[in-house]
Amino acid sequence: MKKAVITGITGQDGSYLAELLLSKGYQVHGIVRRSSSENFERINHLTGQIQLHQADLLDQLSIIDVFREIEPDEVYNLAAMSFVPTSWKQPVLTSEFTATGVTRVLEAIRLLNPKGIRFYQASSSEMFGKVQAVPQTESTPFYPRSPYGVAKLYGHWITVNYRESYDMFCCSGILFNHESERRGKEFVTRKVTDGVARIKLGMAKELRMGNLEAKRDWGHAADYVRAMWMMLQHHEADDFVIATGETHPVQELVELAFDTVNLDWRKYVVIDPKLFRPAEVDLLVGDPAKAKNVLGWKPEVSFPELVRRMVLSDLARLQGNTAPASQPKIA
Ligand code: NDP
Ligand code: GDR
Repeated sequence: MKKAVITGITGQDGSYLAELLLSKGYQVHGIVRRSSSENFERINHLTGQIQLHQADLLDQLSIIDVFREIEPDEVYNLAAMSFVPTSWKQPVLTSEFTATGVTRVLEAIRLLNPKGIRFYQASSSEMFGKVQAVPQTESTPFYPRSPYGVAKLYGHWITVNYRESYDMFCCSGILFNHESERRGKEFVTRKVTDGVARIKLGMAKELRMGNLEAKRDWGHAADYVRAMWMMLQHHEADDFVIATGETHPVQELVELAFDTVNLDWRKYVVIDPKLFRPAEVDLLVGDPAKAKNVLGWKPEVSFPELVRRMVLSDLARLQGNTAPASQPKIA
């Protein structure tokens, strides 16, 4: 039985990846950081199937200890401070988690079993930032536009560097935006679908938004975690763009979400200048040809289907139609 460690298992991607690996027969271990109140909402349904261990990306020895105990075959490094606006408010913390945190995970692998552990790094289309070519591929030059993007770029290059320096099996997945019913509510898709559901149910009167003109390439997280796993099964470690190849403005997301509940978005959306970013990423659209040709990966959920599913899920949740679950325990 293969053993995998997921950092960031409590996050959106961590929960979908844990489900995927369990379905493939893996023993799944997750790293969680210490908190005064447990935040296991996305993994409660996996109680009894996954094992949780306390460690922190800020603490080198805690990572080494967990890896020594588990002796994993694969490590998926998904933990990060992942919300772009916060990275301007907490730039130093962002670089500690999102940039040098990657080095700490790589160092633990190098120390314990550099040839025996396969490593996945959660890189981001935010590294393209002020885009230098359309669509973006693995060879498009990077130009990050936020402290988050800069930190992710460090994480990307240190992953490439450990592959080249130590011949370690290190992959960097350059993933474009991917969303789901489990997306954090501060990100634009979930903010919109949750807001629309609240308006429909009479629980809110307006939806305050920032820049509606920014364009993103949005897919579903379940499709994207499959790409992570496929990268680590390939015979050669490499970097891959994972995207749908389609781009849509934020306004289209808003329109589709309001359409799902038969409301006119113009009556409810208020533009709030405070929600604009100091530097914006205007246009992202990825070219997933390499992942398609080399790994055989392709996305299955379309953009309209993604938005529809998220709105319907938020409506059901707000109406109380979701089952409570038990809590997984930390080892
Ligand atoms: P989330 O924000 O949902 O999850 C982030 C996870 O990281 C949480 O489990 C969080 O734990 C954990 N974490 C944060 N800091 C630490 C720390 N110091 N030590 C241990 N764990 C920590 O992100 P997503 O699931 O959406 O994304 C997963 C990864 O992929 C992230 O690295 C993100 O930057 C990257 N990415 C995401 C994309 C997307 O569109 N979703 C696209 C490209 C890249 P806690 O619950 O305790 O806060
Ligand atoms: P992003 O995602 O910054 O692309 O990073 P987010 O959903 O936060 O923003 C997407 C775009 O929407 C515009 N926008 C708003 N955004 C938010 N959050 N709230 C608003 O009210 C709002 N109004 C307009 C933003 O300006 C932006 O252009 C996500 C994260 O998951 C990263 O961790 C990941 O690396 C990248 O995707 C790929």
